[in-house]
Amino acid sequence: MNKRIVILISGRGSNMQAIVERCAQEGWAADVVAVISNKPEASGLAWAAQQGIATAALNHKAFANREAFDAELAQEIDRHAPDVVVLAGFMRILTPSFVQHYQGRLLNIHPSLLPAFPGLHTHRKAIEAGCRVAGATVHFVTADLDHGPIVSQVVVPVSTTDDEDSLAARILVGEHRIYPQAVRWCVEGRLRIEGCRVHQLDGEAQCLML
Ligand code: NHR
Ligand code: GAR
Repeated sequence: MNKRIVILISGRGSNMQAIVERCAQEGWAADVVAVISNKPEASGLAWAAQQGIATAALNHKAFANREAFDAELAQEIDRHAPDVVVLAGFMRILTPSFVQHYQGRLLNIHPSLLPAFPGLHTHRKAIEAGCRVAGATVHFVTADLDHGPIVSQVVVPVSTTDDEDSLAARILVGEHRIYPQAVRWCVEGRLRIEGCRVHQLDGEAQCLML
């Protein structure tokens, strides 16, 4: 039986697209069974629908509070009986009870070298801090925002002429390399979480330098 992946997005969904494509190309024993957005206008939803993937939009603005939104979101996700849930540019902070429900099978990619620069506007923060390298981090999601166990990281140089957009574009290339790989490890049961550390059981590199 193939493993079942549900992906949550808020926008463009280029990471979602990279995961769907690598899953098909590499013949994972898995399927992306649904893509769900908190923003009805997210362009990634149309792409997913074109691929024949089930889509849903759940507008967070229609809910009284985070608990109510997350309860409905979990119900929508669980209709698809996922083995792994993937945040791919999903922009809503999730409640502790939601995170608990998917513990050990909820992944995120954050566009910084965590634990540096959690939260929003990470590219700007890296440039303002004078960083010479930047990157992205795949981590298991915990209640503590952007602080879950780290699965893999990609490192890219920061050039003196970079602005937020040029740096984001360079990091995004790296995201599309490491995120599908990390999702594959997770669905294939090739990861073991031990406290803060995540071990790749085949000894594959959990760091990529571009
Ligand atoms: N939820 C938990 N509990 N833990 C994490 O590690 C999470 C999470 C939800 C999303 C992605 C994250 C990122 O990679 C993520 C990790 C949104 C915000 C945010 O402040 C922060 C971090 C992340 C995603 N969101 C605002 C909010 O009030 C809304 C911002 C907007 O709509 O543009 O939820 O960086
Ligand atoms: C990506 O760079 C992702 O790392 C980032 O948003 C972009 C989404 O692009 N995520 C966050 O900032 C989470 N707070 P995509 O929709 O094309 O995958």
